[in-house]
Amino acid sequence: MNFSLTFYPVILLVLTFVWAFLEDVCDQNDYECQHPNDITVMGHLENRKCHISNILRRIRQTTLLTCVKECFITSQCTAINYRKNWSLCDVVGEITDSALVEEDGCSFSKISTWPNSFAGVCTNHNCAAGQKCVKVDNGLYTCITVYCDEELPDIYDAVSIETFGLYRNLGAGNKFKCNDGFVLVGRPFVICTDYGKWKMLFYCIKQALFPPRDCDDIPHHYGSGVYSIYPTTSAKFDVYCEMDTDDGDWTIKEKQFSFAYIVLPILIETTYQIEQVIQRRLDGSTDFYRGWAAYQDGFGNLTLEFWLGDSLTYHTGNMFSTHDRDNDKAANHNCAGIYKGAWWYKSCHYSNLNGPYLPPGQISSYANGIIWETWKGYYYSLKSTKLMIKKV
Ligand SMILES: [Ca+2]
Repeated sequence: MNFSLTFYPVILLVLTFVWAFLEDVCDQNDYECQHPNDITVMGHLENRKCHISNILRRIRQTTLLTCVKECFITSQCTAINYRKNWSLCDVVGEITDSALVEEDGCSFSKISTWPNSFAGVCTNHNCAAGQKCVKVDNGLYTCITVYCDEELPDIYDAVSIETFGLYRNLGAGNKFKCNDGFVLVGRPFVICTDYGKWKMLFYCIKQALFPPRDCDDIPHHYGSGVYSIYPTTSAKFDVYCEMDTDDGDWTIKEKQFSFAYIVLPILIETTYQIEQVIQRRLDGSTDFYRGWAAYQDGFGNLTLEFWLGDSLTYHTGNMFSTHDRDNDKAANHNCAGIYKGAWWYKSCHYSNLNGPYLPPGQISSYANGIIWETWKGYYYSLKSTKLMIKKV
């Protein structure tokens, strides 16, 4: 009865040998060469066909079989493209007839024609869209994010220059170029960020409007976000442009001013006049008590919380001060140090929007929170602020 114990290892050795032999003859990525009879048994390939849209993932330097496996373990995958000469695998989501086109060197295959044993422990996984299933110890699996769930955002006035079309890999960028008559500002990519959301790194602007001096010059259809502007010919800034008009209580002001953006205090005083002073503080997650260099460069996550300047009547004409650069008019004090902020202090302030983020509401200390004196007085620290300015 010990027969089977010795017999099976022999069979395994033979199989291993045959496999290795074919690998020697055929290119290691060439499954069809290695397994001339297998391919029709295991899955159905439609040669010279490729599905050119809805590519969830693109995997380079991979074999056909790995491509099939990656499809099985990737949520929403229904088919693959495989380009043998490029060793390039597309994991394809929903299929549409119109997107299946002729392409030399490409093979298309519906995943339903393959045995799902390829997926191993990941067979019947329930990973969410944007994820793939990964085997872990003890016969279990886990899900990790591998592509952007959403389709690419609308890209205006530009065309893709990706050789094989757009894809959604996490961390990868799709390359574009602007149409004739437009100039590209930024880097020519739309990237799938590591948290699975798209981010545009560029926009296209009409030649006549380049370089854009402010948010007004930037095409509105791109929506609110961070953009590069050139307030002077030599200065470039990344700023937050507010393109939307519905923002709760600020609707009227938003309409009145249309756009808001961050500029440096020095710049504000020379180039712009500030019409409305509300600067963006949301939740205290950003430290605003910083030195001169930080304020000169700007800081913070532009889309979450950032600082802006102001020119209240009282503060007009005063220089910007930080704790390490006292430009205020108080001869015996350092206003920035006393009120823990950075501002156009005189001696000292009626507003202190870069002051420390305190629990919103009444405060016991004098004037050292986020203060807007003419609205709430010196013993009230604001919850959130947002500064909006416009060109005059
Ligand atoms: Ca002083």
